[in-house]
This record gives sequence, C-alpha cells and structure tokens, in this order.
Amino acid sequence: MRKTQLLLAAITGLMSCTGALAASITVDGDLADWGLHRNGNASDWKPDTTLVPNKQQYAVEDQTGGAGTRLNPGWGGQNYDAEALYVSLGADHLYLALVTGLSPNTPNNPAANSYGPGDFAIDFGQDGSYEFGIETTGNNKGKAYKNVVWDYGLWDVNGAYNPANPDPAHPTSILSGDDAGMGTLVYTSIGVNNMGAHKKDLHYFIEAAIPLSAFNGYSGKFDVHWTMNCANDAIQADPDLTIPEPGTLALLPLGLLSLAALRRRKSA
Ligand SMILES: [Ca+2]
Ligand SMILES: [Ca+2]
Ligand SMILES: [Ca+2]
Repeated sequence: MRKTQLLLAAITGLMSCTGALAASITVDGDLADWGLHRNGNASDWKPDTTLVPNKQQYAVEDQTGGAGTRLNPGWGGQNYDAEALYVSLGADHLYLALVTGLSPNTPNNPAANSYGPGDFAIDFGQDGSYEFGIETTGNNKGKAYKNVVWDYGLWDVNGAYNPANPDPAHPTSILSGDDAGMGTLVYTSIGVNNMGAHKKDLHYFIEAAIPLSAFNGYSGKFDVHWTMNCANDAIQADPDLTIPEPGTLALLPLGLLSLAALRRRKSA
C-alpha cells in the first residue's frame, strides 16, 4: 500500500511537472516564455533552466557583421546568422525555438545571391541522416514530414564553395516527404534589436510545437538542425532528451488509473 502510494505520488508529480512545462510555452514568436531577454547583454541568450536545463538542449552562435563575414561554413554576416537554437520536451509536444538574423521575407533568388529560410531537420539515431523535417515557411509551416528528401546548401564537407557537391550534414529545405502530422509554428517578420551583445542587430524568431504523435515509429535520442537555403550558417543542438517510445504516452494514464483503482480497493 505504501509503495503504491509513493509510486502514484511520483507519477502524479511527474505528470503535473511535464504538464506545467507544456503549458508554460505559448507558440507566438515571443521567446520571453523560454526565459530569454532583450537587455543588450550576452546573458540574454541564456534560457529558463527549468525548461531547457542543460547546454546540450541549446546552442548560441551569435555573430555580427556585413556580407563578407564568415559564419561557418559560408559567409553572410548578420543577415544570414543562425544565432541560437533551443529544444524542450513537454508531456505531449516537442518545442523548438530559433533566433536568426534571416527575415522570413528574404527572397529565395540564388541568381541575385539571396537565399530564403530552410526547415528544421531532425536526425533520429544521431547517425547523420535527417529522417524528419518541420516546415518553417509557406502554407504548410508547422507541418512535420518523415522520410524527408532534403535540399542542400552551397558548401562541401571541407567548407569550400561547391554547390554541385554540398555537405549532407547541412540539410536546408524539405524537397519531399511523407506527412507525419501538423504542429504549430510562428516565424516573426519584424526584426527586433537589443538582444545579446550586438545590440543593433535585428533578430527574427521561430517558435514551434510538434505533437509527439508525429514521431510515431521514431523514438530515442535525436539532433535538431537548422540553416538557410545557402547553408551559410548552420546551427545544431544535441539535446539531452529522448522522444518516448510510441504507446508509452497512452499507457501512462492507464497505469495511473489502475494504480488509483488498486489504491481505492486497498483503502476500502
Ligand atoms: Ca512564446
Ligand atoms: Ca547575430
Ligand atoms: Ca538518422
């Protein structure tokens, strides 16, 4: 009886904990709910550690400068800067937040040396193959795809300009894939400054929530990657998180119910 009560208390605690986590993120393009600030300090990038508790769950690569600035692997300065990526897991959603100098309205016109935003890419198994993608622009933004065929950028594995032989470590946009489900995603279109040490630079925010049901058939550790269509600057997180096995989520309430029933019976 005592063990059952303890277990029940532990599971209920876990449920309310993850429930609170999920409820605290609103997909609106405002990253204040991630604990981020706009005070013009380097510390602005540090997230709320109850949501994003460790450095594996986020990456900060804030750079600045004009078109000739090296961003790694390419060049492009603030306009093509992938600045920060945050990953958080709620009870039933995966949450992503990205800060970039790339406006969602940047035309994709390679002839004019202009490249639009790419999509979120997720590598299950952390083996360099990005099975999942999340659209960041267009009518299907927020949509999840599996078995994705990716487009790639302008740079090869050595970081040399080589569009004919691009580095597959930096997937850019989803070319095709199988519909895996619909999430919600906001990509802000008005640049804001005073975030981080480069106070004048303009930043745009992507915030997304993907239902865990979209990952049916995939579970465990994963990497998240984002870049723009030229792949001038790529950012990646190797979160200390695992997508639960399919069925685990559905079983949890059942387990709770049977425990509660057991508890009632024993009390009576
Ligand atoms: Ca928000
Ligand atoms: Ca920057
Ligand atoms: Ca993979």
